[in-house]
Amino acid sequence: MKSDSDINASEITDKRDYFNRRWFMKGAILAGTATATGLLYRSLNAPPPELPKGEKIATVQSVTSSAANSGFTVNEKLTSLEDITNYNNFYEFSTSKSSVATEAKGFVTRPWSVSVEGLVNKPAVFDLEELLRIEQEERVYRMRCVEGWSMVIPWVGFPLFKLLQRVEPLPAARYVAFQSFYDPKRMPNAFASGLDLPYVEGLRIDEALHPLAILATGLYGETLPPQDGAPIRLVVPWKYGFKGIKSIVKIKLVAEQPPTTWNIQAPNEYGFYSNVNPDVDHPRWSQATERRIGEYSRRKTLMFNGYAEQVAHLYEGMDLHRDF
Ligand SMILES: Nc1nc2c(c(=O)[nH]1)N[C@H]1C(S)=C(S)[C@@H](COP(=O)(O)O)O[C@H]1N2
Ligand SMILES: [Mo]
Repeated sequence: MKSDSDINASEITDKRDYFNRRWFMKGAILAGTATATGLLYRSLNAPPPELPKGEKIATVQSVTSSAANSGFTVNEKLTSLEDITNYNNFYEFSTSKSSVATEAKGFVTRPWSVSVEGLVNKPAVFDLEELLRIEQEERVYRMRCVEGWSMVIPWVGFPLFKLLQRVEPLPAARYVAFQSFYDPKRMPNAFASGLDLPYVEGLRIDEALHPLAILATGLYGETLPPQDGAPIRLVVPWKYGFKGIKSIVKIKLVAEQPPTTWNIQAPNEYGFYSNVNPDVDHPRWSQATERRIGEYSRRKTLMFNGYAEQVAHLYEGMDLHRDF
């Protein structure tokens, strides 16, 4: 594990600089791009309109091309909605990927709120309506899961930093800890999950501020289905799937590296960073190739899931075999 004293000075010297200039500017430019497409359809109370059948891909690709210059989107064939919503990991509901959809079907996600707290000037509880109001962007990201498969998912969401900005993190905040909703009465597999629940995850502050990291509230232009983490979940496109904590209720800015569920579960198999890295094998399998859901032959796995240009600088000077 990387100790605090190992953190590169440039990563921590002036947190306000990150917030006020670099990341926010970049985010603002991206926000402008997405807004210009005129595809902002989410209004406060209404669910997003049903897209005409057969036009979904085109709509998503117009988002892709409009933001093409940003390099933050992928122009690859999308995984089908059917696969995205029927091949899931959400242990609170089921440990069988094909059963999560059925088990999570009646999961009620309104009312809902997310508390953003810890080392911040302005802790706040955001209700779902307010979070949807903050959601100003739509983007295509792909996500890869550690078990050796990947999907290209047209997420709808907003950059995490836009939420963090509102609570004004203090310079002492160096990590962000996330916690999922947990209620055994409403989650049928809670006691049989084999996990120490509630599910928790974490990011280093500079990772959390990267505009690629989003809070997703929908996919394929539709409200997020329960099995995919309704009503709001994390998507970190350059990391393995398990980083994408679902049904978030708490986000806490902290000074020390927070615990993460899969690292607690199997520390030799799952590290804190969980970056997609074809050069570092999982102890029980190679991570050099992956199966893209819907394809027959395996593909070569790309470093940082193909986002090396955008995120490699975050890990400069780190030994990614040690900090896996
Ligand atoms: N709360 C919660 N979040 C979770 C999980 C979980 O079991 N519980 N599983 C993780 C794992 S292991 C993966 S691979 C992804 C799967 O996301 P998907 O079903 O949307 O593809 O969710 C992650 N988020
Ligand atoms: Mo996973």
